[in-house]
Amino acid sequence: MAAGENGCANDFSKYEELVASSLPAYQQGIGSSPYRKYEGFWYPEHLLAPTLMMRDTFVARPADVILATTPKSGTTWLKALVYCVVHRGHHAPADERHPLRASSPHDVVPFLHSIYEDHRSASPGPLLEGMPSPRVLAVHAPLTALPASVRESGCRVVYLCRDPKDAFVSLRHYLDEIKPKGAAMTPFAEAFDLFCDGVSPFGPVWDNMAEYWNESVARPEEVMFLRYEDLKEDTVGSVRRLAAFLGCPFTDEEAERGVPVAIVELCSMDKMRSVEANRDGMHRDDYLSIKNSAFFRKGEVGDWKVHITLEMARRLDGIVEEKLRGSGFSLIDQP
Ligand code: PPS
Repeated sequence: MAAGENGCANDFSKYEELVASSLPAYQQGIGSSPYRKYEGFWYPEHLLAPTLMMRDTFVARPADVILATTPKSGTTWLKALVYCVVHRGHHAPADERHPLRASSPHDVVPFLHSIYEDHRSASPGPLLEGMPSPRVLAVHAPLTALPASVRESGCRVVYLCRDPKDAFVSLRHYLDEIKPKGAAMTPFAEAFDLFCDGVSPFGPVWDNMAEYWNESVARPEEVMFLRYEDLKEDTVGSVRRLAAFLGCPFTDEEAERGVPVAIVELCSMDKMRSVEANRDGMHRDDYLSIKNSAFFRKGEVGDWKVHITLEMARRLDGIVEEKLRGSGFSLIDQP
């Protein structure tokens, strides 16, 4: 299915028809809304058509930075950090008028699937083409659902994943928080079973991770693979590595002035949470109502211990280990 560059206004319905007509569905996924399976991955139903249209029409530029994550892996944090790194030339982190002191990270680094969803009745082309380079854009899509131009352009891709146990717990809290009024959540144990069966947004998580991991091994100059746990352990070091990977390493003079540390502080959980837009603002308020505050909960490694049993943890670890065997990377925070 081909469409115009960045998509035309009336293309969206073709993708909606495809989604509605032929794909396996779960009426209630691990939260309260339906999922569809497409080419081996499960999508929240409302995000599949926009993702497919993005895959077929988005034209990446060599200077683009694409942030790819499985949901609840620290996307919001990564968006903030990368935005600060890339734009530090005209927005110093200490600047009182820095955009992240007034806006959500999701506003300064939009999801591509959200742009396509929001422009279902008008072409997303002008918006995307009008964005100055370097564009920093985010996806949850698996690598195989990225537009071919991402690879062909040689643009940078930063992938962030997280221990699936913590990601599952975070996701359940989030889905509970954003569920439509009166909607019932899939019971916790059932939702965990679904997650273990791979039925999670843009999952199975292990397949989403494995695709990007393999790509980062094959194209290390263009695809960087990060873990939330490593970002937590050494945030300043990770930010330095990010800057180098993105082709804008910190100079000695910047390091002396404490720029990397200032970026980490600006993007810290406490700082982000205190920003009015993140405290009181809305991420979206249409048929879904999502507060910006829903993206900031605890931000801890190992919070799963409070919410799932050791037996459940071992089960999920076993599945992930088995699925990733031989891939050369490890995610497991052993119980
Ligand atoms: S989403 O919906 O996919 O964009 O959500 P995502 O941002 O990936 O995940 C939300 C979790 O990330 C935590 N978070 C942070 N951790 C550390 N530092 C900062 N600044 C930060 N901002 C958000 C957030 O609290 C969610 O994790 P949990 O475990 O639920 O606290």
